[in-house]
Amino acid sequence: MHSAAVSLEPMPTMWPNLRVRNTPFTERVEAVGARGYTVYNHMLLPIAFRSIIDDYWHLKQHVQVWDVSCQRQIEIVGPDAARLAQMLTPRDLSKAVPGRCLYAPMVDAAGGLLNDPVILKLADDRFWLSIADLDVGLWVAGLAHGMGLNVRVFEADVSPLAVQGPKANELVARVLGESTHDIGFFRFASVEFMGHEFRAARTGWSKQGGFEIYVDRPDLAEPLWDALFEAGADLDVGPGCPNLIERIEGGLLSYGNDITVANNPLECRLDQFCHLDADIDFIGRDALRRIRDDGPRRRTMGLFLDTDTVGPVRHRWPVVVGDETIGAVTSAAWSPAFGQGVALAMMEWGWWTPGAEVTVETPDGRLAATITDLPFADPTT
Ligand code: THG
Repeated sequence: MHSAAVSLEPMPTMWPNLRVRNTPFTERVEAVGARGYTVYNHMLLPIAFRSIIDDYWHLKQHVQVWDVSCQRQIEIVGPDAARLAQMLTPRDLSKAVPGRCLYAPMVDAAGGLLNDPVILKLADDRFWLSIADLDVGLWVAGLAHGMGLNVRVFEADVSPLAVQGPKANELVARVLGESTHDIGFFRFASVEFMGHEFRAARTGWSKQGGFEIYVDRPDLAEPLWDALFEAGADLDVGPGCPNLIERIEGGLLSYGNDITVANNPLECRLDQFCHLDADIDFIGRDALRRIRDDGPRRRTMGLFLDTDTVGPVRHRWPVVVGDETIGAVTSAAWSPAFGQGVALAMMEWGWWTPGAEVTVETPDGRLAATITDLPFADPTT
């Protein structure tokens, strides 16, 4: 009935070449029938396997293996690594110990968001920035050069493989050992697979729980993929990828969609990751303090859309009341759990009130919409 909710063929086929990089898992991903791709950090990222809706239910009930190699690792290593890492983010890294993962907004001198990586502290002098879709390694290397720092900055050959869903704990323990049960949220530890030590973190771009395995041996990528599928047959393991519906419902922001350099972390509700009064040195502190003191002018909110089909967002959809534009939809999907559309929108000051009724101008016509807080409350649990 709702199969038209999201077309998987909104565009002509994309022609592959060397600028659109394969991953060490691409042959496996194609063999199990990826329905389409997007490009992220110049690399293939699948968008669905059965359909976005079928994948959504499967993710919430079983366990999926995701090729998220496109979450590239920018490595910073050397005597000045900790100083440089801190310059990049308003999040206080000073108390983080090796083995920590930290979700960390990166901003420029005006407070504009350059990225929102997960930072892995590998050692006191070694970090990985697990970056979102912008070439921010250039910014990091440029700063290191301009500041005359004693560090090396480069993209490491590391391809994360995520295992997500309610049965992820069981599957990962079967393949990587019982010690994985002890890895805390946003921590990583060494695990052994085929004689190699991999880092496995309790992170991932879903709210269903699970792990990300940092595959730094491309030759072991397919054996690891195969081992997960063999060990998980009775768990109904399936291929998956970051799910548009699930991540909107969970309020997970997508760089390039919900966040750009025109946004600051306070209006994107990343204030809990901004330690503006900490005794640390980072780029953009004065700008962010000024924004905090003036009060943000916009705010990321959720919207329910009164519709039973939602197409892809290929430009920002205006949110209006009467003649006035009061916000913009940045991501949207049809939610089978709510039986209506769900969206993320950047709303102007004064239009943040949950329950307020507004109109969204989509390419397929005007939709009635209601503002709601994030994350969307899950009606199925
Ligand atoms: N994992 C890894 N790298 C990544 C992502 C990831 N790089 C790209 C992209 N995703 C970066 N963006 C995010 C956004 C949200 C989260 C992680 C990465 C996230 N947020 C949790 C939340 O909002 O509920 C909690 C954050 C916290 O409490 O610290 O997980 O997914 N390796």
